[in-house]
Amino acid sequence: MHHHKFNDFPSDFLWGAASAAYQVEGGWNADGKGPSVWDLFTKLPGKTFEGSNGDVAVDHYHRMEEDVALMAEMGLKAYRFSVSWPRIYPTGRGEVNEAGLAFYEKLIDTLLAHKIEPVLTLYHWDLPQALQDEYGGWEDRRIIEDFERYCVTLYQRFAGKVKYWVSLNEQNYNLTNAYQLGTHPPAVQDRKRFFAANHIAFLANARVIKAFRQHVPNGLIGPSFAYSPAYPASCDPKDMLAYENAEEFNNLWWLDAYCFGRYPQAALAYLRENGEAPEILPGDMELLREGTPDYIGVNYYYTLTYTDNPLGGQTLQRINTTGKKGTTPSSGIPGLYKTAPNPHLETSNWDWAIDPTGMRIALRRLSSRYGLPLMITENGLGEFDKLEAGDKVNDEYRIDYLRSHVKACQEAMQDGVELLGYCAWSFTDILSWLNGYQKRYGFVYVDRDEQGGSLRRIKKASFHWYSQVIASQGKQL
Ligand code: BGP
Repeated sequence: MHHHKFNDFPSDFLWGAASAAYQVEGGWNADGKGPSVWDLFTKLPGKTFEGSNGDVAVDHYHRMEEDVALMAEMGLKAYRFSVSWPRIYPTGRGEVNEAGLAFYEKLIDTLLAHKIEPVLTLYHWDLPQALQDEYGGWEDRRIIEDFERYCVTLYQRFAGKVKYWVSLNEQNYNLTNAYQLGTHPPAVQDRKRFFAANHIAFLANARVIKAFRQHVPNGLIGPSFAYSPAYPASCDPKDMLAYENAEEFNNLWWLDAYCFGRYPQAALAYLRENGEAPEILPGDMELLREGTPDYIGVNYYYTLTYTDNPLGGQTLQRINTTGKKGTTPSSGIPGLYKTAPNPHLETSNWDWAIDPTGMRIALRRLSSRYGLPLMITENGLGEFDKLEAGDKVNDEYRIDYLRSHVKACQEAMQDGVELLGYCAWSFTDILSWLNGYQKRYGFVYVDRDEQGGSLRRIKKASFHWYSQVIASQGKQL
C-alpha cells in the first residue's frame, strides 16, 4: 500500500524519549540503595565492553533537574524512565527505602511541572542482588510475591500522578541473554532453565497487571517487548518454515503469553518433546489470562531474516559488542532456524539492520493479532558520535534513522494501528549494557567514555531536529 496523503498525528500523541535506571542514574549506593545484579556482574572481568559499569553512568541521579530542563527545552511530551527496585527495597523486600521513593517522586513532579507525561517502567533488569542470592531471582516463584509488593508500593505512591506504566522491559531479550547466551546476569546457558524463568516472569507480569487494576484504575499498563519481526530469507518453503519457527520461538512465545495467556502450539510441542517445556501448575494459565495488558510497548530496532538450519547446524551466538561492522556471526537453533543477512538492508556499525518498513510491519502484525493499542517504547540508532569544535555533534545518520521510523509510524497509523506514542531511545547518551559508552543513542551528548569525563551535556543536531518534529506535530520531518 502506498498512501497518497498522510493523516496528522493526533494532538495527544506522546512524543517521547526513554531511558533505564542503571543506564543513566549512577549513584549506585546513594541514599540507601542496595546492590542490583548489574552492580556485581559488571565488576566481573570480561563481562562488559572495557569493563564499563553504571556506578556513575551519566550521573542522572544528581543531575535530574538539568536533564528535565533539557527535555522541557526540547518540547518533549513524554519521558519513559525505569525505577530501580533496589533503590526502593534495598534487599528486594522488607523495609521501604523512603529516599528511593523520594527521588522518583521528585523526578515525576519535575516532569509534570513541565507538562511532560511520565511513563514509568517497573523493571528494567536491575534485580536486587539479595533476591538472586536468596532464591535465584526469576527461577523461583517466590519472586512473584516480592515483585508484586514492590510494584504495589509504586502504584500506591504514584497512582495519582502516573498514567502510563510499563511492567517488564524486554523480558525476552534480557532472559535470552541471562539464561541462553550467558551474557547478562546470572550468566547461565541452559534452555530448560530459560523457559522455566520465563514462565515465572509471565506469572509475575500477570500478577502485577491484576494488582494494577485495583490500585491504578485509570492507568494503562503493558510490558515492553523487544520485537524483531522475522522475515524469511526466500520463498523456499524451507526458509518459510524457518521463519515460522523463529517467529514462534522468538516473538509469539512472549506476545501470546502476555496477550492471550497461552503458548504457541508448535513451539510448545517441540519443547515438550525435548523435555524443555516450563512446568505449568494448576491456575497458571488462568492467571495469565486474568493479567493481560492494556497496550503493548514495542521496542523496535531491527528485523531479523531467517533461513533453514539443519540438525547439527549453527548454534546460538553472541551479539556484536565492539562496533566492528560485519563481525556478527549467524546464530540459530539446529533443526529450527538460523539468521541470514538481508541483502536489501543497510546495517549500523553494530550490524543491526536499518529497516523502517520493518517497523510498520511490526506495528501491523501486533495490532492485527492482538487488537491492542501500541506504544513505541524504544527506537533509535546506536552509533559512534563525534564531538566537534564549537560543541557540535552532527548526527545526521541518527536524524535519517529517526525520520524514516517516525514516517513508518505514520504509515502504520494510516494502516489502522492505534499508536499512543513514540519514545526514542534515548534522551541523553547513556551506558549501553554490554557496549560501554561508545555506542551512543542520545539527543544530548554526554562528555564521558569508559574511563570517565566531565559529564557535560551537549545538544546534538538531532536534538534540534526532534524539537521541530514535536513542535510541528510531526508535519516537519
Ligand atoms: C534494549 C534495551 C535498552 C537499550 C537498547 C539498546 O534492548 O531495553 O536498555 O540498551 O536495547 O541496546 P544496546 O545498548 O545493546 O545497543
